[in-house]
Amino acid sequence: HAKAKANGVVKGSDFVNATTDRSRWRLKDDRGCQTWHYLETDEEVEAWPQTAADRYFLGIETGLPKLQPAKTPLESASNGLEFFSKLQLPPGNWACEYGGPMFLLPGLVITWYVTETPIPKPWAIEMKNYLFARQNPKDGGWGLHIEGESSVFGIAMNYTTLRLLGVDADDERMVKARKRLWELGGAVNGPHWAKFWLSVLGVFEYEIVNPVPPELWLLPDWVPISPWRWWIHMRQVMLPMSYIWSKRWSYPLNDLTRQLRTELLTQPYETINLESHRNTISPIDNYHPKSWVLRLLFWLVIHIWMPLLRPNWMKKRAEEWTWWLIEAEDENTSYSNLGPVNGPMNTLAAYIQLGPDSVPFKEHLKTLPEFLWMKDEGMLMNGTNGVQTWDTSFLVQGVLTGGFIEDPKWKPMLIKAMEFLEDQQILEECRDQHKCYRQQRKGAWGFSTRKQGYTVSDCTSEGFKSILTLQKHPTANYPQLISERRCLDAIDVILTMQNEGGGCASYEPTRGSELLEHLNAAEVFGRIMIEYNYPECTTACVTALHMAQKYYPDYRANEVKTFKAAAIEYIRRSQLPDGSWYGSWGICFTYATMFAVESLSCGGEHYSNSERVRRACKFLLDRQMEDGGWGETYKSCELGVYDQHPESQVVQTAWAVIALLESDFPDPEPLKKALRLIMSRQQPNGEWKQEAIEGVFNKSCMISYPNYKFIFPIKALGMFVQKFGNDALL
Ligand code: LAN
Repeated sequence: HAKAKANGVVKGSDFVNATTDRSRWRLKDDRGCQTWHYLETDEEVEAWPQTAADRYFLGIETGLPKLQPAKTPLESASNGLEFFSKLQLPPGNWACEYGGPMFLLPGLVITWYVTETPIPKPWAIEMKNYLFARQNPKDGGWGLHIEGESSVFGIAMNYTTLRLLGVDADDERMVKARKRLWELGGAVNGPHWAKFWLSVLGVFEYEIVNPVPPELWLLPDWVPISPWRWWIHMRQVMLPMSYIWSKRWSYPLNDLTRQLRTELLTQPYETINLESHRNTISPIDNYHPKSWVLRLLFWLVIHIWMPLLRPNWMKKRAEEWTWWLIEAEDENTSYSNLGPVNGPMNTLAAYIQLGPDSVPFKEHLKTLPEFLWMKDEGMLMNGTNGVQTWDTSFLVQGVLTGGFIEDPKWKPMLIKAMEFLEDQQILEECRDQHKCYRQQRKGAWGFSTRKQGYTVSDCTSEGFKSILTLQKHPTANYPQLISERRCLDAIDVILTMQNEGGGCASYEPTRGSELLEHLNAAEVFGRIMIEYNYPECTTACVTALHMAQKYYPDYRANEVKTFKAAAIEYIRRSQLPDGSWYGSWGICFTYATMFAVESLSCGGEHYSNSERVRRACKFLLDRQMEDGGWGETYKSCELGVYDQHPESQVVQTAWAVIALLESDFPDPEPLKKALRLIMSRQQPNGEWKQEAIEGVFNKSCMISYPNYKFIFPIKALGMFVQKFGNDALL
């Protein structure tokens, strides 16, 4: 364990039982760059007091007061806002844990380990605590995400992470995890990403990793499989992965990794034919089995291309070009990178290419902590470097219906939110935009921060709408922080996002054929190779353009009109026979249906005049539970069929209420029943407690949106009052 010591980690029984003093953690938010700090000395603690928000995130009693119990929907919304407003951070944004995926922290810890970067002790302790807290109590394993079944990917990666952090193999919990891993056949049955990371670490050798040839990046743009056509998250992960794979970079074997070879495998390492395991995978991990096309391609690359055809100059050119693209991504995101998978990989690429003393490598090390989040269970890695812009925009729009925008009490909070959104709008294109295959971004908003700098269709739309909601408010007199030109720039960006069929995707319009799904090598995710149309993203664009028509009626009027009409047509077409829509970013049919009916409402379709809307309402009403609520599980996303949760969920109940109100559903009774449920779940201090996970990506991986339990109930309560009045419900 010499290495573990060098990494600054205590080990053995001290370490496994260690925990940190929660009263010493602080969240710093510098223009949306969020980092957690552990204050070692009493002087520091004195100088930097813990806030209610810090305490809330850390699971410490916030001390926020009990409020007058709510009888009416507006009182309930106001109590909710009273609590939620205390979580606003100094730059004006909201933040939260953004966990769920269980495959992110391992990439970071492996990267730190192989680059011999010391891990601050409080972090190592709390990462260990988080992983143990999230260990499946039944079988001792981990899954793809926090609610998922234990899988080889989950266990092999998180077990390894715990060992690198300093946990002993004979710890009871590790023994249990190992047992489950062995039952599943050991790490040779892991998916591609597990085999890749374990080869980087030196536990495996690259013979077990299916090829990731960087030469793909040399294909001309017209080729239908060129990487620039892939969904951005896939191509930006494949980019550094192909560079590292081509270099065959591996950490030298040491005692710990030698031990891992015995712990992660069911037979002696030397007796394993690594190559024969390139395609082995446990059924639990195999959400999207590899196609025969892909297997054939892999075979050709390994047996023909690599040994016989690959000229050295081409390998060199491919490595140079991928490195150029990696560097461009680093510069264009100020080292934030697109996300938590390519972030650590780009870090390692910089280490390999330029060495440990290089500026880029050091900049990466400074930036990576922005992915980390500290909570009561310990420290985890977020799915992005935060939810800043997204949640803040939603909150602004969520408080409109309750009349809170006019209320002077909330004005300072909303002005702060607006200042934040102003600061986060992207104002310039990136370096070498076209060479890097980047979407237009001047005028856009991203999901997290301007620094990260990626246009997202719906984040731009929600940002735009929230700014106009405040700036154009007829009576409330908000400052005009964003100029007309910048609003028009946002419209320009939205207008670039439409696909041929009228729908909109996430980061870019779709660039490749669905046939590319045959090259999906990740195994654990579905529908990841290209951009698809999403009712959620499409609706955000429709509603933004609807507003654009109101406030900027002359600006690119024809294009706006055509875009909107085609988008609504796409929404109509994508309704399922049962009246619902399939959701890709929230769970699931409830989420997408809420968006879709809003699009239809922008097109003038409501309950009274549209069979389609009535069908959507019927879909929802048929699923209202005895207690008035709605509850859908994440299985809906995986299976594509509505899956009923045994318990109703505040967030989904709010989504269903919003959908019914947006549809102009005439009968208040089911809505009252639903709101009573939402109100009955509210705590005396105004908060709602966390229930089941809310979000999803790539069909199979769930992700938390903890602020939704505030934003959507507040919006639903306010909307109800607008239509049916504020009579007492409790
Ligand atoms: C997100 C988070 C936000 C989300 C919405 C804005 C909600 C959505 O409407 C559009 C897509 C987007 C931006 C989105 C895309 C995929 C992300 C970035 C994530 C779900 C958060 C984490 C996920 C990312 C792919 C995680 C890393 C995993 C890989 C497979 C690379």
